[in-house]
Amino acid sequence: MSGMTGAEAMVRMLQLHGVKHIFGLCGDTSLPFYDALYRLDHGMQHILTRDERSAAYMADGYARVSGRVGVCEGPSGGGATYLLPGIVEANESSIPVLGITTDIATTSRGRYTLTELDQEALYRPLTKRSEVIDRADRLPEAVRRAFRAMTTGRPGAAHLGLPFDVQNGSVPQEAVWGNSELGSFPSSRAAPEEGAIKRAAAALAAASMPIFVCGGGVVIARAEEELAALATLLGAPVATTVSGQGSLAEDHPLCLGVVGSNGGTLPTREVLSRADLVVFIGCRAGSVTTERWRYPAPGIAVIHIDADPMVPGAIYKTEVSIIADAKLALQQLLAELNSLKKSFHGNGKEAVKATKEKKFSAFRALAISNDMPILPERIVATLQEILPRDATVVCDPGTPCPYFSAYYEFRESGRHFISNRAHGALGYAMAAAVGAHFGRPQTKTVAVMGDGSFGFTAGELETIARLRVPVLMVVISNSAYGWIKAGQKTGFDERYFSVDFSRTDHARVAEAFGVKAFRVEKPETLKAALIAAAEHGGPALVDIITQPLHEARAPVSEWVA
Ligand SMILES: Cc1ncc(C[n+]2csc(CCOP(=O)(O)OP(=O)(O)O)c2C)c(N)n1
Repeated sequence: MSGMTGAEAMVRMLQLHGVKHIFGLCGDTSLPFYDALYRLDHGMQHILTRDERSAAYMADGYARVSGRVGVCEGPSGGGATYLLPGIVEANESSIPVLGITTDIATTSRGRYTLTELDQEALYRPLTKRSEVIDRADRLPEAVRRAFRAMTTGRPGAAHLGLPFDVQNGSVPQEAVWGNSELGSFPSSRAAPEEGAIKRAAAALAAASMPIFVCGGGVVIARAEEELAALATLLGAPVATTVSGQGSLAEDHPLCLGVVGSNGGTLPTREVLSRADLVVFIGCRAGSVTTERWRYPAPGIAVIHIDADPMVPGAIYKTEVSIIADAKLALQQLLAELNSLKKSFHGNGKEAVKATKEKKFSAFRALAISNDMPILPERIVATLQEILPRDATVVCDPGTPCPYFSAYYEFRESGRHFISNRAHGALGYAMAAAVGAHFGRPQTKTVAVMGDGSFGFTAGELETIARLRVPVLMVVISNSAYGWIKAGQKTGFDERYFSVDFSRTDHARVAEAFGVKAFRVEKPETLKAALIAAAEHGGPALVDIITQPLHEARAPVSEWVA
């Protein structure tokens, strides 16, 4: 019986599931796996990173823009614990990321072997599926299970542990088969129940001002067209969460933009308050979106569409719950409403127009300010002016997320904005932007980070320089953990405690890694520097001395989410 080693089978199984990129970092327990990657002809590119956290964030960014499973890997012990933050973020954000960790041999367990830890238990509560593969001959089926778990139902992350002896063990050839369709998500779609669609259509037909509130689920399901058609039929405004940006092009006359405490504004909240029916789609109605469950007000009529049966009804009482893939649910709702042969006269367009005028007139006044340090509004407006309309912008928490959510208009539907909204760990954007570039190399990718975030992730500049990844990096430099300082200002009488740090010259740091860099202090030089950096063929960084967040007029209604 012909066969191959466990390590070789792992490579083949990834290949069979359509994997093209693997982000990761080497380790002693990974030596057989790396050797198989070296020896076999598989067509996959391995991107060597400088931190496993970055590898997982890269896989996450890659998956979000490409619709394919992102794959990352790291060794036992520290590799497994460092890979974890990115796996958790992806899982909570319903993004399929496979984390492969190599492990000590099964025969070395319980003997205080260096790097030993219970990887399966570590990852179990944080993934859809975690499995340390104990027998080489069972490796292919474990990989198939992981891909199926990640790309069906509510998508999410999976973990596979690969012990050293299992990598060297033997796998029968005939066990090595896979389904490349499981490499993309959603790989299968759950259809809605007919009765639920009929009830939802009747509620929509009876409402005088329905509003859609879309989370990340619309873009994940690639239901943007169906959403646009349904909103247009009803004349209903479409609001999004931060993760839901791209559900509808933001210059669409029905797109209200982001609502909630991070990127929402008083005018957008006001439209939400006027609605008599809220349709949540692929949205968990969490603390940020609902400003701690106050907007929409509890008691309002709700239709909730979600692939995860646990989401509808978890917080808001629902009139109708539709447990289904968003694309299928919206298609069927549209068909049902069309069959009613009724004309709808929603005034969503007028509401959206008036709201945007209010919101953007305040913004524009600040965006042209020549104040120093440079205002965040000016940075957003300048990037909006110079970037191509299909650019992908990845934002860290702190100043970047609320400002880009509120004021940058993503004019193409689909995934053009990425932020790590599940756990909001600092230091996500630079790595996720690298992954997004590999996932969609034809569009410009931009990472916007605070200087706090930069400190978490600076080592990855080496990866970016080595591979000449043409990302544009923007550092909002304010020498503070600004978001927390703003919280101390508003909630704790300006008792600033342990939130300030010294100014780093981020441009010089970037240059030391071989990255083209610019430092901007004066507003009048901002545009030229951003253009030069964006048009530079390789990686570039612009360090901008920016107004501290606690002094800014940030579109944030709650500093404690
Ligand atoms: C890993 C991690 N630790 C702590 C926090 C809490 N936190 C949220 S925002 C923030 C400050 C962000 O500072 P910076 O990146 O400099 O951006 P700024 O707010 O100054 O724009 C901190 C510490 C976090 N989000 N992630």
